[in-house]
Amino acid sequence: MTTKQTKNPKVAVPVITTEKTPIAQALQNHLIFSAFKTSEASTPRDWFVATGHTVRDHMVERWAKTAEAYNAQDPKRVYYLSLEFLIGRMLQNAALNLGIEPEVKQGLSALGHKLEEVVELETDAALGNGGLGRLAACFLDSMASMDIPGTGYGIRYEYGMFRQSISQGQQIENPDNWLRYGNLWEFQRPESHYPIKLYGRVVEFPTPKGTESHWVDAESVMAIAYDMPIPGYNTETVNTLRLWSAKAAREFDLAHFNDGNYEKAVEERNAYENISKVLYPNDASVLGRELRLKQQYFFVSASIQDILRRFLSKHDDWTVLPDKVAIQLNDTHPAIAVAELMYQLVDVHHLKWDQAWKITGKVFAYTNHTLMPEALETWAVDLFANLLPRHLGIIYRINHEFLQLVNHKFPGDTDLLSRVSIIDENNGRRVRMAHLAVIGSHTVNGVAALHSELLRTTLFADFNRIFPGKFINITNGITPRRWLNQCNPGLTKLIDKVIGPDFHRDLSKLRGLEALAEDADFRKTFREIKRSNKERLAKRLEHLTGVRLNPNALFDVQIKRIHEYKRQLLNVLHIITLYNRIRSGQAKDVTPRAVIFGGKAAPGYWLAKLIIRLINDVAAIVNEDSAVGDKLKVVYYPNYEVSAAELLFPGSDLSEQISTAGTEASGTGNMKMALNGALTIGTLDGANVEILEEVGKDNIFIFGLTTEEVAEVKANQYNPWDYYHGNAELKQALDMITGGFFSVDEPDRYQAIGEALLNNGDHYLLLADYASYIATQDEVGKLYQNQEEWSRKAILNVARVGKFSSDRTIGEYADKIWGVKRLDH
Ligand code: 26Q
Repeated sequence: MTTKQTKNPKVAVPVITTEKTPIAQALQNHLIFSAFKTSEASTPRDWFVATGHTVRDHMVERWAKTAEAYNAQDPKRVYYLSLEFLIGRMLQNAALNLGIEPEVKQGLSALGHKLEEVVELETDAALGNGGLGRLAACFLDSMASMDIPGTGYGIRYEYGMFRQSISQGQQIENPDNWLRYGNLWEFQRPESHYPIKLYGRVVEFPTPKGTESHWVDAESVMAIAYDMPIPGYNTETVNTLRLWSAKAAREFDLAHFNDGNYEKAVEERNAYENISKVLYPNDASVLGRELRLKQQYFFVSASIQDILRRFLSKHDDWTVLPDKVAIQLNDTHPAIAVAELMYQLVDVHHLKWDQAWKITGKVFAYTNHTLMPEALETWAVDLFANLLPRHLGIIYRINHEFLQLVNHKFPGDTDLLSRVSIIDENNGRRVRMAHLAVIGSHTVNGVAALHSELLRTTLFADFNRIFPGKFINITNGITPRRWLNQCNPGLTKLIDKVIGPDFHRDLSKLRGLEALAEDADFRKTFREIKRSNKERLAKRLEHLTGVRLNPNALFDVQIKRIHEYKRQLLNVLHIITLYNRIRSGQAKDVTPRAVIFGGKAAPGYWLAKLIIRLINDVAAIVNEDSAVGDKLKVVYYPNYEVSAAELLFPGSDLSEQISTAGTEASGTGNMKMALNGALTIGTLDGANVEILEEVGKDNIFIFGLTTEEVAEVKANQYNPWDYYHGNAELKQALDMITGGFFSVDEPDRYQAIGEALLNNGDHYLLLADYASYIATQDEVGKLYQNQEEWSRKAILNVARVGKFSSDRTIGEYADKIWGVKRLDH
């Protein structure tokens, strides 16, 4: 450390020099000035703080320069509006993207610490549920890495996705107090704050130019900005994720305060600040809670005000807005933005309605992430009218003019009008957010080819007739920085060595690996890397659950949210089938398997929680059975989150992507698995279809009914009992579940599962797909015994999934939807 002598010769004051200090020096300085510790008194967490600050310092200058460049060049910018950004940990990703990971590693090691251990001390930023939120995070990484002027807007939840623990086999939810020890990566921007109005009423004023609407008597809450830097990989660009936090507009209601009613005064303040308190943990069914609509409007209004302020600092001609601003709606959650932009333009900035509507329609685009009817957002008109009276009026007018247009195009089709109306009149008057999003956007996209086709032909078939050409596909992707480089350094180094570093910037270059699949030495090295990733995973699993896995076993992994349509139960049926074969001596040379599950159930999704419990009950029986030994093990990885995913994907052999065809919009875990050298067992659903196209049918295990066949089976009065009676192994497995074999202390525990599968119509056709799944799993087991062939196929998977880089995805959004260009600096 540099020191400066003072007059008192005993006191040496450490100084931070402004010269470029080597990283070890910076780490030591930060231990003192940021963690405020001497190295003798330091804890591991202090080293995390010192390392975080050291890496952060390398971003400041680039961050400021990026902002300056955007300001000077005034390019068209894209704003990604999302209620969720599932970022995970930042430290290693930032070091990697900034290109200083080796130096940080060295610096720490010179001081007696390991980067791998230091990064483990960071709490995940879990501001999302699953796929949709993680996609937003991958997109931020790709936009920054491609020098695209992109900003994320969302909510700074004080509590993110709940933390899951498993107690006696059951999911327990614990609060995720992720900000407890501070957040190194955020910067409060008190100067960026906006008032957000709620409630109140609308009064109409006649003026010479027509009626003006005024939103009056509204309550007000403040949105305060917190910025997080998003460093691009191998570029100077550092973009911004701006998250809004709610703050009461006034400290207390002074009237209550002066009356001595302190509690009441604080209560009101809390009610406002609750808006950004917690992420809603349900990812597939929507409940019409007022607080959720408040969250949506709160962050949308703050973001639109911020976007318009930035625009107005450079322009005074509103018609230019669509040349400078593209806003992407991540599902319908921020769809109220369509009405908010109209409100801002018409009521606040006094544009004429028609002009404002023309502009609005050129600014927005909407991404749909689901076809599931229970996940389509609608709001009761009464609730809406109470919270956002002016916006409901705006929506009525948008709807009125839209229905006129439809009636003009398709005269007299009143059924059509009622089907496409923003207001659903059949279920007690509700606002359909997807319709608002479609009508207010110039482009709507699905997230995989099959999904987009289903949008055009089913959910949005009417709209596709009304607005031909509006509906397009952009297949999802994942960032290779986190999902290869960072999580699988062994494989990354190997690829670097054999094909050079070009794939880091263009993942399609992985095709260069294809030829090496035929090289026995390469296959051996590839297997050694997989093996060491499996050992690392097994070690963690043993630490977390006490279950010891044999790394020679086939690691068969299903990690994703727990949902009936994703069919974790089908996987369980396979496990029980294997178990029965082993017990009855029919599986002498069966391939040893370790089946690993991970994922959270929405706290109110009772059946999903029961599925978790069943998996753990089955695990308890199977793992303890001495007749089974290493042949079959079942484990539940508790609290599946981004940092856990980084360990699980590289350690997987088999990727379970087994949703009923037509239900999973895309899936992105399927891509992460293949990129890390797992083979897929999957249905022709979501992006699996495109993975099949890329890797070839010999390198993937496809089973089950197709989307068309699913529709056909359902149309022909599907009867699950026929399958039950027609397949002895299936019957036996189901009988064991419902008969209490896995819940001896409570034999009826799994009745509801029997009900869902047999008496309630088996909505997701598990029984119809069972035989095909089992037969395909048998093939998987057989292939695994031929390690040369298995690794040949695994290598071909890695080589051929370059398409699924989110850089490719973002390139398509930039060209086909946003019309934004890469910035040069
Ligand atoms: C809506 C209203 C109220 C409360 C919660 C919600 C809500 C929150 C999150 C509804 C849905 C979600 C998340 C959906 C999601 O993650 N969808 C997934 O998106 C991925 C990225 O496109 C796809 O790969 C997956 O197939 C899709 O399931």
